[in-house]
Amino acid sequence: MIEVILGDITKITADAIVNAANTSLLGGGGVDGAIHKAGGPDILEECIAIRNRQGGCKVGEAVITTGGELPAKFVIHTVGPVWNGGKKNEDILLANAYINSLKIAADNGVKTLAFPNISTGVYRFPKDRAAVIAVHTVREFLNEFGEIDKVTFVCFDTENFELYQALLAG
Ligand code: AR6
Repeated sequence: MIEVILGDITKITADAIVNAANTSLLGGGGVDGAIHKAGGPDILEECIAIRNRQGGCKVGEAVITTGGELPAKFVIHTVGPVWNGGKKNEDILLANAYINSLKIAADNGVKTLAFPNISTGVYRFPKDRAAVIAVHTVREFLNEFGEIDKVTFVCFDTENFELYQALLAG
């Protein structure tokens, strides 16, 4: 099933929450900053280990760490694209960020997963266009594979919340 809520993803109890990270995996502002702040230093330590092993995380890919002190067991760090007008493969890269997060979740036995609205903050992806991609991609994955029981879209602003409510109702 898919649901949408308005709230702070760091407060969500789920097997995993997704972080809208950057390619360095070293943290930043927005939801990334909030997750590292609430989750404590173990998350960054694992991110640094991953970075030392594979040199960070490419746009559209995903890696997994502990949830540290968060209510969630794992954090899946993915990197959405920076919006550059729409002709730089942004739609596919955003869909890949969702797909690869879902895949790494399923590979780690995650049954309940929460997503923020990836790329719609600092990275400036148009919210309506990002919401269509997010809902479509998650729906397809759940229909096709079925390993994950519940995906929650956690919106931080009412504009995104209303967009997702409308898309999920349709
Ligand atoms: N819970 C849920 N959603 C949140 C929270 C929160 N606590 N805080 C912000 N959001 P952004 P991006 C929403 O900018 O656009 C970072 O510096 C926010 O309102 O966090 O993918 C990274 O290190 C927006 O809808 O991520 C990267 O450098 C959504 O989360 C860069 O920003 C995403 O906004 C990534 O940019």
